[in-house]
This record gives sequence, structure tokens and C-alpha cells, in this order.
Amino acid sequence: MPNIREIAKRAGVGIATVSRYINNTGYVSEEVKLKIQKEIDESGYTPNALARAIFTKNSKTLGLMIPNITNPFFNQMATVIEEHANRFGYTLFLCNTEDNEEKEKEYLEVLKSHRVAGIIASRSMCKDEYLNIQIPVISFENHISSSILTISSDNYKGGKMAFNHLYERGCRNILHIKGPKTFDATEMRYQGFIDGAKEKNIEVHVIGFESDFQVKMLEENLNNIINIEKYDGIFVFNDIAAATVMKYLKEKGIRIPDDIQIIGFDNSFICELVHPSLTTIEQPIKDLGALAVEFLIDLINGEDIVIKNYLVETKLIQRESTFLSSEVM
Ligand code: XLF
Repeated sequence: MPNIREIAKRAGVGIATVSRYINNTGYVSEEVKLKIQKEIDESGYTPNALARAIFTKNSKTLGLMIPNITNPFFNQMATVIEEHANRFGYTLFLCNTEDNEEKEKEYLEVLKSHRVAGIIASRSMCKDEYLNIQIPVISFENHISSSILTISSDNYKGGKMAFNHLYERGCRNILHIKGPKTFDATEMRYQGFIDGAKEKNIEVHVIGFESDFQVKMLEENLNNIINIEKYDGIFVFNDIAAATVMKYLKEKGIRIPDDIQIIGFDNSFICELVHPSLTTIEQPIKDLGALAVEFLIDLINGEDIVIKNYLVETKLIQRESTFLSSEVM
């Protein structure tokens, strides 16, 4: 396969002219364009993306660190981000970090070597690695530093909303299954939830899951919950974990919502797929994804944006898992 140097030689022009033509970055006469295109067509030359990145200083690719691609919320979010990035002429490198520090570090090196124009780091487990990076970065959820913009849902308010909903539905014996301590978002949900309970003078019980990977949740966490049947309401830190808890409850013969009402967090597509359908706190996935891409592209373009924590509103979506069966149509 010929390279750009050979194309330039065959067309009788300089490498810079071929680059200007390929990348559309400056004037090339119509006559020269035809000559270059003829050589490209005849030789089967395809410009290498990396070479193009070196020439133009913008590879038009973004790196997306996703912590768990098997979680429906994150696969929906990756789709939104990809679509939105494409609209701006960018393509995506998808890195599934599995909340693993080493994996994320390795991916970061790969993204640097491919000269991505910017990175969206979600739920980062290796914050220090981003501190002196020369590439624009946006963080989703886990706060990295005061010089990196963070986007997340208003998880605190969402957690409080979840408590208030269970309370309004008549639950008084409530369990919160919280997320791992390393997830800023679920720590905020937990805070909001227990503050809501304090305001109503209700004592709630809390247990923690160590990951949001379905198989691990089943194996490592659920069997440790003692006397789950004594609760009448459960708030689970995200939808995928809530679906797992629902399966566990059903296997024990516990009826949802008649015996236990349950609420998740995300409003991912599984809420409508499980039975009964799952009440949840919605994270506006489309807005979050679009915002992350737009802020990142602004940074790449050198625009002056305020670096802070951007919170996006959450909202209660009530479904059958908190309806008493007599109320279900
Ligand atoms: O990191 C949090 C925990 O799980 C994230 O927003 C999610 O809710 C996605 O399911």
C-alpha cells in the first residue's frame, strides 16, 4: 500500500499539498486536486487515521471510558455519546474498564498513543492519571480534580426522592442496598436517602454491594441479606442491581409490590422488561451524554467554559413495583 509520500511523488506535488487536499485544510487548485485524486484512485491509497491526526492535530476521535458495558444504563449512554459525537464529525474509541484501575490505565495509554482529541472518563478508578494529561477530559460521576469538569445526575436529590416515594407508598421498614464506596454517585444517593429518612424520623437499614456486575452481585451479595422478608420497601442503588434483587425476592416467594415495594435508579430499558415493571429515579441519559460530548468538543476547540460540577435533574418514574396490586389496572 503506497503512503502519502509516494502519492505526492506520483502526482508531482509536495506532501503538504496532498495533506491539504486529504484533510481539506487549505487551498489546492482544481487541476492539482484532480491529479492527486487520480493517483489515490489508481493506487488504492487510504489515508491512515493516525497520519491524519498528526497532520491536522485533531484526530476527530474521542475516547470513552465506560465502567461496565453490561450495565444497561452504560450501554444506553455509550450509544447516545456515539451518536452525538458522530453528529459533530467525531468517532469513538470505546474502552470497557470494568471499574478496574489497571485496565483503565492501560486504556489511557492506548488513547494517548492514538492521539484522541478528547476523553470522557466515566466513574474513573485512576484519577491521578488524568491530572497532568495534555488531552481535554470530561468526567462523568467520579470527581477527578477541580481542573476537570464533572457531569452527573443530582444523585443526592434522587436518593431523597426514592426515600420519600417509599414513605408515601406506606413503607416504614425500609432497606437501602447501596453501591460500592468507590462510586461517588451512589454515595450521594445513599446520603440523600438517609437524610430523607432522618427528616421523617424513620430508621432505615443499609447494606452495600461491592459492584454492579450482575453475576458478582448474585454470588457475593444477595445471599448475605438476612431476613429480607421483614422489609416492606427496598431502594436499590441502580436498576440492574434492582432487577437482580427482584429475581432473588421472587425465588423466595416474596411478592412485589404486595409484600415488598422496590425502587431502582437510572430508568434504563430493563425497567420495562422486568415483571412487575420497575419504579425508578430517572437519570436523563440523553441529556447527560449530549452534555458530555458538547462540553468536550468545546474544550477541544479551546472555548472558554466554566470548570465545575454540573448536576442534571433526576425524576421519579413510578411503575408497578411500587403500586399495590389492587391499584394496577
Ligand atoms: O455509577 C452509578 C451506579 O450505577 C451509575 O450512574 C449507575 O446508576 C448506572 O447503573
